[in-house]
Amino acid sequence: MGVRIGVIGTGAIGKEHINRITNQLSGGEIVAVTDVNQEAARQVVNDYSLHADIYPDEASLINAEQVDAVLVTSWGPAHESSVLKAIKAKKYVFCEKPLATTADGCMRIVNEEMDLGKRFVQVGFMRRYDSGYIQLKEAIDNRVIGEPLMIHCAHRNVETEDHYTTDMAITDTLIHEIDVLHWLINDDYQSVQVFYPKKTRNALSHLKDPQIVMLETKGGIIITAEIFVNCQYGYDIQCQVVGEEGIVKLPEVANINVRKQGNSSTAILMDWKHRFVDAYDKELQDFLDSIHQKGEVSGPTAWDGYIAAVTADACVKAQQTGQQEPVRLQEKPVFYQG
Ligand code: NAI
Ligand code: ISE
Repeated sequence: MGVRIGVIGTGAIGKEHINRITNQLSGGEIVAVTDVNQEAARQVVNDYSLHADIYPDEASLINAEQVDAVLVTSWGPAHESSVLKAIKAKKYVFCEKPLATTADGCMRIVNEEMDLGKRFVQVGFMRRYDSGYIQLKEAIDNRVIGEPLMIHCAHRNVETEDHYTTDMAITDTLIHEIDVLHWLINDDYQSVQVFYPKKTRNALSHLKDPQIVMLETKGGIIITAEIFVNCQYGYDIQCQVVGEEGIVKLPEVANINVRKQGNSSTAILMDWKHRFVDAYDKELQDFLDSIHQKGEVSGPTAWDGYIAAVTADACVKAQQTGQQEPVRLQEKPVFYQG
């Protein structure tokens, strides 16, 4: 029998994950859904022809006997409560980023999971499953470019909605770089600083866009990360690691090249939904396979969620002070090592 999954939050990424679990992946089945907007939950059951019950709230879904695992795809501030309730009920959890909106919230989850003595929580940091980032990591680990010295990266979106605020450039957007980069170079962040270049006229008045975040690691690597969320031209993720003997660069998205009427062109993606499709598939398949094979999960951990939250807090503080701000992580528990 497949892992019986209950979904909390049937919005954009909730639907994407429901679709992949139902139609592409193996070993999982959506049996329950809930959303504060009950109509959205009903709609998704209908649209994807799910054999799933609609629950009035997260608690009743989590505690339902038919639910083995919970997919948390609601808004960020709601995640902590769902994750804590789920692991207390000994249900596996796949939680979209952020694990919790505060470092203390992530720590509460970490402590609860450690008390239970096994890994219940996987955080949706899907870039670790992307073949481009995996190739970069292999090259770095195999010393292909010698010692890494610097990383330059960019996270660009076409445009933002009205509710998108300056701090969301960190907590919603840069958070993916925060997670994937320390994993890539096996290093920890030491300090962060934020710079504001000339503002684009395409951003709303309340939003500072673009931004440059500079992160320094304990090993002395300097990272420059550009976040430009109203860049107009496409959804573009760039990463280049500069080492002592050479550089490694994230591959461009494979798209056909068209030569026509005196032009040579390759389309650029316009939406985040299409960029990491394979990685989303792989992270969720890993979640299902790990539950089947090991009885615990194995992807990005609650501790990774904590690292991201502490680093994001330091970046948000740096946005406000303009100063270099320290990243102060607690010592990694043995439970999350290895
Ligand atoms: P959305 O706004 O499209 O959907 C969220 C849904 O959750 C809505 O239907 C809302 O009614 C529901 N909801 C909110 N609070 C709830 C609660 N307490 N209980 C039940 N339902 C609740 O948002 P979207 O874009 O799907 O994002 C959801 C989460 O996924 C966010 O945390 C976001 O950061 C993350 N995300 C991750 C991505 C990735 O690449 N890994 C991409 C997009 C979003
Ligand atoms: C969105 O919330 C995501 O998580 C996407 O992966 C990211 O690239 C985008 O910038 C965010 O808004």
